[in-house]
Formats: sequence, structure tokens, C-alpha cells
Amino acid sequence: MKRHPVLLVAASVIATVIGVQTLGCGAARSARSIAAEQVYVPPGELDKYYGFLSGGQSGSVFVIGVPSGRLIREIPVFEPRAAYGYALLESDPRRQLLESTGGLWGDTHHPMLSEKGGIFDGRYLWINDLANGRLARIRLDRFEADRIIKLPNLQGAHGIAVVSPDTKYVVVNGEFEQPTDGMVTNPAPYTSVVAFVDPESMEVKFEVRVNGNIDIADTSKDGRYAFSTVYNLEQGKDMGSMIQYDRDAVAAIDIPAAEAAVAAGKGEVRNGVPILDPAEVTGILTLIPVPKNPHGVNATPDGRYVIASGKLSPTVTIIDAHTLQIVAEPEVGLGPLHTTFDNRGNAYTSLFLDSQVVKWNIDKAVAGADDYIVDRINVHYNIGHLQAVGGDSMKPAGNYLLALNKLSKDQYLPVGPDLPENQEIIDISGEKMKMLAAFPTPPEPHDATFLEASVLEPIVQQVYTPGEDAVVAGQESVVRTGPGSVQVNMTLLRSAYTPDSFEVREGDEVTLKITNVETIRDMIHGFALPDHGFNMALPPGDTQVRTFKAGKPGVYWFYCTNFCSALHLEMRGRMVVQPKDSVITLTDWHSGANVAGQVVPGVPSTGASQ
Ligand code: K7E
Ligand code: CUA
Ligand code: CA
Repeated sequence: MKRHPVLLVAASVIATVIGVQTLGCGAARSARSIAAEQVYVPPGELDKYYGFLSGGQSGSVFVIGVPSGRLIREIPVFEPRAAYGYALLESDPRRQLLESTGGLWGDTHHPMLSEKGGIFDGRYLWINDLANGRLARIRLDRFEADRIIKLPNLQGAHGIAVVSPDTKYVVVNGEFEQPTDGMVTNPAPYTSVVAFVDPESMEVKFEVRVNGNIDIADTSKDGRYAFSTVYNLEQGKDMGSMIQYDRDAVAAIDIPAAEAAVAAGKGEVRNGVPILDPAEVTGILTLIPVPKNPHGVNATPDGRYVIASGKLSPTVTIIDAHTLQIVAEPEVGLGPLHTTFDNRGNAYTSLFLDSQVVKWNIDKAVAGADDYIVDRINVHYNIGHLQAVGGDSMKPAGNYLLALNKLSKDQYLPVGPDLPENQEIIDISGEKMKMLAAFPTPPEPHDATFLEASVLEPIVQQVYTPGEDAVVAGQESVVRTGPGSVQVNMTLLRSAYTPDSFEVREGDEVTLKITNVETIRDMIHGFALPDHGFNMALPPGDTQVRTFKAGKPGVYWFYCTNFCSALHLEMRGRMVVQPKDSVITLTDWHSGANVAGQVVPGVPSTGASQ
């Protein structure tokens, strides 16, 4: 942007003059209304595509509708989220999983959809956690993270990709190098690995050593190669030494060759995973020299090429995806980061420094023609990723492109020193790109991917199928399971808790098992318990279990946090906490009668003095 200030000012003056002279106010408006109509989805109508945006340091995934840009859902993954009752309490298994794999936050960058025949099949979405070296899988029948794994032997899980065309593996690049021997025995050389994860079992099958900070990932469309950009071939440990070479590399791992080596028992097993070292196992790794501190790497939908973006070079490098030879290195602009594609042989590259999307023709660039640049459009501002609908599959739609911009500057009402990120939807159906609309998001989407809504239509579930452990209506109970422990088995149905009261003693370990016995989609009930640090949100059919310590003596009204009926406000109940050594008898919630201890259907009560 800052390169040609004079030219830009001149261009905008000319545009204004032309606007006034030839278009006039009315015509300008009509161009606006045409753009507005392209993204306007009237109330009651649905978007054509799902857009999955990484949540960056929000640790989650944002789901938007395309073309409207409306936020439909946030899928909590690596961070607790009160609104969904996600991972709030120690006893929530999801929180335990997060804590045991790296902590209660994540940095998500790259949402990747499962593929069948090179087309997104709507089963899974994977998302990385750069900060803590994790990979999560989201099942799209529920829009819910169902597996989270810690990747052994790597740090900085950055680039991820599914191996086309049938999702044989999910590839994860460890960006931050570690001492080769896994210990801090300087001056051991540093290295990192690319991990190959089984998409169903989520086991890491093998890893391949690659030196030099492996960044973004993609795979060839035939499943032969896993490509990664390598930006620190210098293996420098500070910034100055990372930018010494004019060329770093794209690493191409030959997947069948690596599989054969693993099958032959090669590789050192560390933390249960065989690590193949290309210095010892020849033929598994090819380093293709590309300029300079490259960032994105993207395979063309037809599978012919893979394109690396220069970042510190104004070029992209076009590599033949079969021979691994460089076929062209066209200039595209300043700060090229990522590339996506339409269905007419064009590539679209994000230019971070120029704050532009540049459209260029692949065949013309390969042929060395002068006119390979087709169009440029300004974006606002400092674009990172960009993604066209289906541009990361074998079937690009060629209609919409999303620009994911790091800065929004003057685009929204100021909200203090920290402004939102800015996403822009661009029409790429014609020769010239057209800016259609923008929408702000919380921090911070890096990448996006899109799925046709019709693919998920038969897949998305309406209610949870109650599990075998579900509490059945009519069989609710409050059970004193020991001198210091109580189990409450509860059901939820509009708009009441059953039981709607239970008594415990201070310091009791209370295990609360709740089933929402509703059978209607979206009939969610919440369970918020004051001063005990958690909320639950139970979709229909869902069962959740939480264990917590009963607080100070008193009456605690638990209540429903999700609006559910006209009696939603009345959906309340009491947890009565008696003093620890109380000799006061507790109440049977069935009959209201005072009993010694707590009523225990089928199990003898424990006396109050215990
Ligand atoms: Cu370019 Cu993590 Cu994909 Cu961000 S990375 S922009
Ligand atoms: Cu249940 Cu509100
Ligand atoms: Ca470098």
C-alpha cells in the first residue's frame, strides 16, 4: 500500500472524477445495491455455504454463512467457553483432556476438511493448536470437537493438511525446532518433524525429520507428496540469522516411500512414534529451493502444480507437483503469503505488504507470457490468508473469495485501542474482482475453508441419541453414596428440574449427572449454579456429569441459562447446603419429609452424624 502513494492518490482522484462525470450518484448507488444483493440473504433463507474460520488466539473455530458473512456458531475447542458449558469445571472430561495435553488455551490457524475423491465429504474438520502442539478433530454431524491429541516430538503445530484425495493422513508441521536428541544438550543441532496422523484413530503413525522451521502444509492431489515450506534453512535462532539466504525451500516428503521405510522397521522410535531421518533413509525427502522465507504452499485443484509464496520475495514459485521441478517464478507483488484458485485456471495470491489480492493466470505464468497478471484489488488491510470457495479442493466453485485481513483500521466504529479483524467477501466470478462486503470478527481468523451446505444437510444431527448412562425420566434420584459424597441423577424437561431440590452438607463431594430428556432440536437447558464456578448447557438427549465440592452452608438456586419456554425464568431449583456437622435431618425431595441423612432409593441412608 505504501509503495505508490502518489499513484494511489492519483488513481482515486481519477476514479472520483470519472464517477462524477460518467456514473453520477444514482449509478454509484446501483453498483452498491448490486454488490449488496450478492451477499444479502433475506430473513428465512439460508446461506449456500458454511465457512469455517480458525479462531486464532481465541482457541476455537468460527462458523459463518457465505455469502452473508453471518456468524452462525463458535465451536469451542482449546479454551473453556461458559456459554456452551464447555470445559469450565475440573471434573468436565473435556477440561481434563485440555489440561493433560497442554493447557486451557490454544492458537488455531488452519481448518481442514476431510476429503473423499478430492471433494469435501462433510465428516470432519481438523484444527491445529500452534501454541501447544495439538491437533483437534471436529465431527460435523454435531459441530463438536470429539478428539484432541498432543503431538509427540514436535513444538509449534503450525501448517496442517489432509492428504488428498481420500484423507489418508492429516499432516502436521512442527514449526519450532527442538534439540535433535530431545534433550537440552547444546550444541545438539535443532530439528523438527512433520507428523502423519491417522484421521480415524487420531494416532500419529510416523514422523519425518525436516530442518529449518517447517511452516505451511499442503499435499499433492494424488496423495504422493506432502509439501511444506521451510523458511529458516539457515537454522538461525534469531531473526537476523533466519533471513540470510536468498533461497530457503519447499520440502516434499514422498509419502509411499516413507510408509515403506516405516514398514521396513526404519526410524528411531521416540514417544511411541517412529521418526524417519532423511539423512539415514534416502529418497523420502526432496528440498526444492525457493525464495525467500517462503510462507504459503498450495496445490492447484487440477493437481499439476504446487505454488509457494515468497513472503520476503515478490514472487511465487510454481513447482511441477509430479517432477518437483520449478517451472516458473513470476512476480506478483509485495509480501505474497497464500494462494487459492478458481475453476478457470486462475490463482489468487494474498499480498500482505501491498494489502491486495492479485489474480494471475497459471498457464500464462508458466508459459512466460507478459500478461499473466489479470487483476488486483485492494483489501483492508494487511491480508494474511485468502480462500476461494472450494479453492482448496479439486472442485473450486469460482464464485466467492474471502480475504482474511489482519487489520481493520478505519473500517468499523472505533472500540478503543484494539480493533477487530476484518474479513472481506470478493466476487471472483468475472474477469475483474469485485468487493462485495466486509464483516468484523473477534481475534483472529488465520485461514478459512468452505463447505457446500447441501453436503451437511443429511449429516447434521438434530438431537443427541441418549447414551446408556442417560438418566431416565421417572428414575431420578438423590443418593448419599458415602459419608462425604452425594450423587444426584437429574432430568431436564420444559421447564423444570427433576429433582428441583436436593440437600447436601458443606464440603460434600457432589456428583451431578444430568440428562436433557427433550426430543426437539435446539431445546437446550442450562444448569447454572451460583458460586460454584460452572454452567452447563445440555442440548436435547445430552447427558453431562460434573463433580464439585458443596460450598458454604446456604441455599443455592440453580437456574436455566438457555431460554426455553414461557416458564424459563421459573426453571429453578435449590441446592441446600447444611453445615458440615449438622445434626439437622435432611429432606426427602420425594415426600418433603425429614429423614435421617438423605433418602437413598434401594440403598440404606447414612446417618446425619456421619
Ligand atoms: Cu499465514 Cu498460521 Cu496460515 Cu496466519 S499462517 S496468516
Ligand atoms: Cu430450560 Cu430455560
Ligand atoms: Ca530464511
